[in-house]
Amino acid sequence: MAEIFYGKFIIVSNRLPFECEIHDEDISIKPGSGGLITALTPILKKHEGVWIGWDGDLNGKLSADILERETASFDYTMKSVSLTAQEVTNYYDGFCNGTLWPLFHDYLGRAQFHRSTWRIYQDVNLKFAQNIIKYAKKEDFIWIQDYHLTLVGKHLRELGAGQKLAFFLHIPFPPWDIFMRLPWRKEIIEGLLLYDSVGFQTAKDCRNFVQCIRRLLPEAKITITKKRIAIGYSGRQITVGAFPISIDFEEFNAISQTEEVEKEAWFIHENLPEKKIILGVDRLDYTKGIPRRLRAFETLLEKYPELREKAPLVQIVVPSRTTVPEYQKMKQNIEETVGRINGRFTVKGWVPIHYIYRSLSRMELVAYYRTCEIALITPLKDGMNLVAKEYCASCVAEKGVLILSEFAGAAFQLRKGAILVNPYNIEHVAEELYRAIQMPLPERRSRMRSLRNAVRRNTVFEWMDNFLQATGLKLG
Ligand code: GDG
Repeated sequence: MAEIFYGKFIIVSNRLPFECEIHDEDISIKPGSGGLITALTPILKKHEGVWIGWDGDLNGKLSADILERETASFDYTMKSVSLTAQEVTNYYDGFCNGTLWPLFHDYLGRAQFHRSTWRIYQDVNLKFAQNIIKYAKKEDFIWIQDYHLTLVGKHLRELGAGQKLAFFLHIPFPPWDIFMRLPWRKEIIEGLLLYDSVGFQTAKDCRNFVQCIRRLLPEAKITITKKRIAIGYSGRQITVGAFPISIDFEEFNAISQTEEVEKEAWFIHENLPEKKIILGVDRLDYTKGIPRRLRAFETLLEKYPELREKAPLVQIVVPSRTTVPEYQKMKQNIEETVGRINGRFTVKGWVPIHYIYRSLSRMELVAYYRTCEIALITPLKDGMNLVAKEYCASCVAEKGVLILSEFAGAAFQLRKGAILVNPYNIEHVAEELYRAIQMPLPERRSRMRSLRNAVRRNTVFEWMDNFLQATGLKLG
């Protein structure tokens, strides 16, 4: 029986959803980008919740008063957790992005295991818990987000929190034989079992998690039903389930039909007339498969010379983890590849790859979604991939074709209308691109209709309701 809940929605994530620039006395705050922000913002706006996270300020200039003033227009409350430079280096750059991120995306070779970063990861998780306890009342629902904060629930319990605690993992949960390499595997799994509910993006992630429990905690009692998994461990009951995250379909659908977007979309196509535009949009990350995608596009132009001057690729790369040397190298590698391909195929009046390295406004982004004939989304592994869903929601003319990696969580829900590809098979991606370019309008329409229906039926609000229900809660 679900308990009706009248308290506040408290969402906790590593970062607050904004970018903050501080120059002397000038502080400017603008909305941040990234999948977690896109998904959670509409929920907090609708329920006037509280978002707790690191503010990104290492100079101690962003006081609580300034934060309140600068974020007054956000429609929900923000509370910041301050981190020191040393904590950011060890917890965020070190354990989160140097250990858990690669390991959970199956990049075993990139994962580093250092006791020092693990120790600070635990300390920072405790710091988050101490901050949450200050704001949370007993009737509130505390929802912890993502791999940065797996142990916050454990610390909250130790600090006496009696509220319902839930955790959602935005990235994949790896197969047990990868996860088991983590020296602190048992601590993470036991930490997760201190929440009331633990959510994953796909059924496959759930299965991986359950296999790890079986191997590490044989005494745990696991009951699997069609929809949910119940785990009895250490005198507690935990619900585990797959909750594929989504977007606010109506928001993208509506923005896409505004005059502003229509004009911008026309302008994009006006600049590239009578072409079939292929679109790639990604945060800069090695999991997103950008270099291989560029090579697939190059193969397409090599194999089908008649497409030269006809099918440009617009690749938008959003800066991410810009201070990490590895990411700087990745950016350089992508730019060299773009330069090489453009050098090879550019002719007077035609450049094959339009490369954009910055964060666009929501309106500009939706204009690209609306007008580009093909979305080429080929991550090597991705928890969900919201860009794929946003493209469908914005494709109001129902003419676009979605080419999607089999290894994106979104492939499980969008397999019916999308062309699924193995991003490692460059020749095959090039062939499927060719097929998409040639695809007759009726087939494009019927595929896009089915995709739009799939996204419309499963929005981020359904995601939230389902998750709450699994936690035994219902909105009052
Ligand atoms: C993580 C998981 C999971 C992109 N370019 C611009 C821009 N974006 C926004 C998109 C989209 C978001 O960034 C990217 O979301 P993804 O889901 O594709 O990927 P991650 O950031 O890696 O997110 C992922 C997600 O969490 C949610 O659970 O799906 O698997 O890795 O919303 O719109 N936004 C703006 N300008 C841009 O240029 N404003």
